[in-house]
Amino acid sequence: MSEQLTSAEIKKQLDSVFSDELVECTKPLLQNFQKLMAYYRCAMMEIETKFNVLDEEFSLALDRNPINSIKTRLKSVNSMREKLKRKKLDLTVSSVEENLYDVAGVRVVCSFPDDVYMLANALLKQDDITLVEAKDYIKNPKPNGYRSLHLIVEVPIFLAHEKKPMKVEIQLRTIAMDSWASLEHQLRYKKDYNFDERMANELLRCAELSAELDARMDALRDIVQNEN
Ligand code: 0O2
Repeated sequence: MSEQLTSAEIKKQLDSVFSDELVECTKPLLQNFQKLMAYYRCAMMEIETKFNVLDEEFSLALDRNPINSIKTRLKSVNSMREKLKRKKLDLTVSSVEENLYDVAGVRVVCSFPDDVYMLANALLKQDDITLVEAKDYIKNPKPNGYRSLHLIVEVPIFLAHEKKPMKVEIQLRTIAMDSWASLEHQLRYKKDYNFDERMANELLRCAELSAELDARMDALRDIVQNEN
C-alpha cells in the first residue's frame, strides 16, 4: 500500500497491458479513467487528512500519538482488471467505479489495539462519512491468522462544480498486525505458493504470538495511562 500512482504512471501501466493502437483509439476512455483515478486520489487525501487531524487531537489528550503511520495506494490497473475478471464483471471504467470498493486504499497503522477502534469510531461519527461495509478481522481473524479492521467508507470530494461521493477502503491495524501481514504477504499472498500444513500452522502460530504481544502491550498501556 505504498505507491501513489500518478496519471503518467497509470498511462504507462495501461500501455503495458494494452497495445499502442488500442490505447490511441480509446483515448476518451483513458481520459475518463485518469479522471476517475484523480478522484480516488482526492478521496484518499481527504481520509488521510481526517486521520492526521484525529491523531493530532488524540495526542493532546493521551500524550502520545495513536497513529504510527499512514500509507495510501491506488490499486494497479492489472489488479483492477484481474478482480473484475475474477468476479465476471464488465471491464469498463463505470464498472470499476460501481463494483470495486478498494481502488483507493488507506492503511492506518496504530500503536495499540484500542487505538484501532478509537480511531475507527471517531472517523465513522463524522457527518460526511458513510459506512458502506465493515469487516472485523481482529475480532474474527481469517483462518490463516490475518488480523485487521477493514472499513469501506464513502467520503465526498469537493470539485469545482460538483460534490462527488467516493469509496475508500481503510485498513486499520496495529504495528504487530502490520508486521505479520507484511511478512506473510512477502511469503505467500497473491503468489501461487501453497504452504503445506506444517508451514500454515507455523504462520498461524506467529499470528497468535502477535495477538498475544498486542494484548500484553495494551495491558501495559492501561497501567501507564491509569497512573497518570
Ligand atoms: P492489495 O491492494 O494489493 O493489498 P472483496 O473485496 O470483499 O471482494 P477481498 O478483496 O478478499 O474481497 O477483501 P478483504 O478480505 O477485505 O481483503 C482485502 C485486502 O486485505 C487485501 O488486498 C490485502 O491488502 C488484505 N488482506 C486480506 N487478507 C489477507 C491475508 O491473508 N494476508 C495479507 N497479508 N493481507 C490480506 P488485496 O486485494 O490483496 O490487494
